[in-house]
Amino acid sequence: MRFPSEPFKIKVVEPIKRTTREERERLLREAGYNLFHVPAESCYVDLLTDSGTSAMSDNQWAGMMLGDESYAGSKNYYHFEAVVRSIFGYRYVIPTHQGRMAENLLFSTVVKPGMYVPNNIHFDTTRANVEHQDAEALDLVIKEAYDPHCDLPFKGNLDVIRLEETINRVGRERIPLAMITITNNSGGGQPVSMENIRSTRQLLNRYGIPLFFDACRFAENCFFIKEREAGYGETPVREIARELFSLGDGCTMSAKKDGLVNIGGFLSLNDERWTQEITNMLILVEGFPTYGGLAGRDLEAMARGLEEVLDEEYLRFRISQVRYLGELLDAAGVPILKPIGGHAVYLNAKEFLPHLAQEQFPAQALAVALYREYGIRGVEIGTVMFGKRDPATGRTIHPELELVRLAIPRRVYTNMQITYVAESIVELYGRRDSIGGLVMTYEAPLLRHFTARFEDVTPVGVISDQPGR
Ligand code: P71
Repeated sequence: MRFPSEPFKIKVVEPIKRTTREERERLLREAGYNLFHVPAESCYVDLLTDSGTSAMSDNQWAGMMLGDESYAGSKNYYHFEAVVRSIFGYRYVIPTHQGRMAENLLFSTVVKPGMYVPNNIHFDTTRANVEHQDAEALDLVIKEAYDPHCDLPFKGNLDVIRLEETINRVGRERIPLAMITITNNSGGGQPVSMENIRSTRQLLNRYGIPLFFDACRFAENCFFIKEREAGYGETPVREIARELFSLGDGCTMSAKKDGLVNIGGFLSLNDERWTQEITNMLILVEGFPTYGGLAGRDLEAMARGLEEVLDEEYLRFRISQVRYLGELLDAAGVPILKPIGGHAVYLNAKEFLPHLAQEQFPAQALAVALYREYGIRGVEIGTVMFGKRDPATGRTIHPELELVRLAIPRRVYTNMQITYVAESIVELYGRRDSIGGLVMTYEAPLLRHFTARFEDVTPVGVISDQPGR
């Protein structure tokens, strides 16, 4: 079957409040047209992020009741440690409350001022944690990753030639480690091939540079390898994961994605000296090494989630559900980023709203319209998030792409709700001319997307008669 139906049934339900267009209009005004300030309970389908928004299984909830809340040596830690070792294969397992703390602990230990960390594309928190050490975060993804129309099976691949040039340019001693983000979130949730990881490893071996993975969406990446890479069609995803991680020296992980939990993360690695230093810092800022800022029950849920995420029936459904949304949109001519990623579909706002200039925040305007008309919340990835001020002129330097990311939480929405999202967007596309731009009225000096405020200049009279309002 091209689009498999849900491999689970629903045991607990959370009612969704319906809002009217008038209510949403008011909420938007109060939120300054910033969707981060719209209450979640006023969203019909919330696609802001796939992070920490998964539905846990009955097995995970049962594990929560078996939480051993001892300060030291909780049995849930030993279970968690055994599961992480069996999947990732690294010697030391350090729990953290979420991904960015794993990044912070790693980089604050091994990255020194003036150093460089290459990656395919750093996620925002990863980049921020590298820069916090007065080091430089280098994005070395293949150039095709920046072309929204280029349909490649492994568009998250690292450009190995540029990596070698970089090593030769800055010097091996200024690169404490290289990273690869699987899947490449900031490049559209695109996978990285085993072959690319192997070539990267071989290159790094010649210079003695360790390789770490940002493993947030590792199971989705491994499923793509099974689907797309020659020689892996019959290999269990779990074995693909073992092979992939064996090519690295460690990983950081936000278990809020492929750990199928609402909170949790970890750092896992082989180096004993780094582990010692990291553990000392962990105790200072996060907690004792057998709980790392989490409760025993959280560790149990994470251990079970990491096993469940490798269930191939689950993964087939997961990847297909995202693809289902993308293909419905694509078939109706809605401009989306290609190919469809593992955790999200990205609307190409420049092409959706060609009548708006980048100064009018087309991606933000599209995200706002989607919420106003249908109660669907996505997130802007464009000028609001990545636009920079030229320090000399004060003028905005716009990013290349204006996207609205529709991230699909794991096991949360049914295919009928996904159909609703697709039909709504197709309808909105049919009357895209009626969507006007926005004017920014407040911006913070850093990470402005979280707190920016706007005024709307959309003409009135764009009325929806869709269900689910
Ligand atoms: C996403 C997030 C969550 C997020 C974080 C910050 C601002 C907005 C949304 C988090 C990631 C990620 C990758 C590849 C590390 C983290 C941090 N993604 N690496 O996509 O995607 O993990 O949130 O657990 O600290 O919405 P953390």
